[in-house]
Amino acid sequence: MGADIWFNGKLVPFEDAKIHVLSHALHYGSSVFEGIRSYDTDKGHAVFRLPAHMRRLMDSAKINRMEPKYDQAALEKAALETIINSGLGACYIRPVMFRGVGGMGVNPLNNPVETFIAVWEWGAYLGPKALEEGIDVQVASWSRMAPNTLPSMAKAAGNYVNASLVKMDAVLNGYVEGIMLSISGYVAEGSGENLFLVRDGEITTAPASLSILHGVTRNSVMRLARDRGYTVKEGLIPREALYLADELFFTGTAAEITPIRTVDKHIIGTGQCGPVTRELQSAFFDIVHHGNDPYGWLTPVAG
Ligand code: PPE
Repeated sequence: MGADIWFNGKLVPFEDAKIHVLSHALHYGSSVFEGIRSYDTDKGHAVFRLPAHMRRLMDSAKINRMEPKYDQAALEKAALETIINSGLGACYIRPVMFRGVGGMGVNPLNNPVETFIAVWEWGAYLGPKALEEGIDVQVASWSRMAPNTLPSMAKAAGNYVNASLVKMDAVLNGYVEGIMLSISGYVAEGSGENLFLVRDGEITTAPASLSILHGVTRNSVMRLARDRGYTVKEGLIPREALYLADELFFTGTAAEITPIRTVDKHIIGTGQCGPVTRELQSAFFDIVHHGNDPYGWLTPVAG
């Protein structure tokens, strides 16, 4: 069985962390969540950008009119407590706020907000060789949701109906992941990752206004790249620019920095992890694996 789960303020055994079938979230997708990684660095266990993730959880709750039962500081503390209690080294942390049992019907305002934090071991998200060799992806036939339909700045369960459609198509077609285009046809992001393009040494990623999730890893990689002298632009990327890229890579908590070696069977650059991607990977891994943390992005897991 898995590690104990922090559920509404206390740790409960894995098998006891149950919810009712009439929970609003199950019927109407009314939950918001985070994905965070804790690393077993050379300098001890540490969580990557814990406050940034918990702040985004608070933002996601606000967008969805959920009144959090615990503030950001309390959730950060609870996450650390859950990790320590689990005895796990490197792990993935999944805090969730969801609408529980109240009345039925779309209106969630009378359904209490429940909160839990689960932790588990999660290895390479996009396959064992993905970080080294890169992955094969397709452009998705489903678009990313249009602005002013589902709020993409919220990491909300409902948004992942769209993402799951993209992911299932990709896997069933023999690819690892799908890249969603915006409703206007520009490159948005993967089903669970942001995307970066490198051409002639310049780095471009979709603008925050293009219905993407504002990734914590995206933000971190932009900083790492700029601090290494790269020009990083937030700009509109036409689909065909993917095919002409020297390098493409995904970023995400689960995916970390994963190179993309083909898109729609077009070979990207040399078809191998390129030098810019490699440089950013090593800058990132120097923080999360070696514990060298010039930005103060690591929160130590004491205990
Ligand atoms: N876009 C989407 C749609 C997304 O789900 C993620 C994270 C990102 C971008 C990158 O965001 P960040 O993790 O803050 O850099 N996806 C999470 C969930 C994956 C899952 O299958 O569940 C993750 O990486 O944890």
